[in-house]
Amino acid sequence: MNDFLDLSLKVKEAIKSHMPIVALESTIISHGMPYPTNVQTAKTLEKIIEDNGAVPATIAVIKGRIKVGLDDDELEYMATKKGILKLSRMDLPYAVANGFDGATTVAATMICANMAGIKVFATGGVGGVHRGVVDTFDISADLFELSKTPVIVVSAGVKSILDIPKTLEVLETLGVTVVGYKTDDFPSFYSQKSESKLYMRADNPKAVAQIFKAKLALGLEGGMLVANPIEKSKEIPHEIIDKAINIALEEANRLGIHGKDVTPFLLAHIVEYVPKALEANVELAKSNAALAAMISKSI
Ligand code: PSU
Ligand code: MN
Repeated sequence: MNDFLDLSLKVKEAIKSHMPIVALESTIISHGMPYPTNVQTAKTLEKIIEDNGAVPATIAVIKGRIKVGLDDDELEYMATKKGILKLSRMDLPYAVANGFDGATTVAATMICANMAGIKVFATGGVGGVHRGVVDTFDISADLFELSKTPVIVVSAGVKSILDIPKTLEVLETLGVTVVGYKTDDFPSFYSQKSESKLYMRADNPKAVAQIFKAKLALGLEGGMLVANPIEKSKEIPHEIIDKAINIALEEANRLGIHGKDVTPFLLAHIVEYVPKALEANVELAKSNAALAAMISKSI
């Protein structure tokens, strides 16, 4: 525990009574989805985790305090307030020291979850190696966090705004255990598959938990990435999403968007071109929340 950490009452009680807890990130709320879908989704994900027998803990930095567990007013604040920073590992001390508001990415959420002793975290997609990395060096800090911090991240893979094969190569180099949930294919967020295969799979929540427990028992640092594909009926056809991604990438290039602004820019533009993409994003996040809750009960 540190001086900057505030656990909600619900989370404190859950820790005290050894209840399973699932962390949720806030970048998806502040920078990943438009209002009011963002706050509705945040509440729905919390409800799904509760319905599956675990306690939800959405994580954000509000006025320099690391909040683990947000109430409805705080969720609304993160969904509507202008000028909320996007916090990855590098930004956390800056936001905390200055009393700023910030939404936590996958990397920062893993760090804060771990501070609170939370082992499982549900999100939509993680960051990765960007297309054009050879020129930009743009590789998400999420990948490095997965190699450092002992939290299971349940995702629907990564969006094909990224270079998926290179993302998997970096995860391999960093020694991150990437497990397909009931699949041998690495999912590409809007689709059940990508062109990349996985080496490891688990077919139930307990099997996921066992791999993580073995990792801890072996003294291996770092977390684990669970790739849980979107439901077949919710998939968005490749032709449609690829076109939108290419337009968004061209637009980002043209406007010289770089650094941490790239991912939110691309996400917003894809949804602008393919409104159904937002619905798919909500659905896969719901499925990840349910799976994360089930895994948390086996930890
Ligand atoms: N990918 C998505 N939706 C998201 C993000 C990524 O499909 O909301 C967010 C997550 O918070 C992730 C972050 O951790 O973007 C990665 O940002 P960057 O590429 O700047 O590391
Ligand atoms: Mn980046």
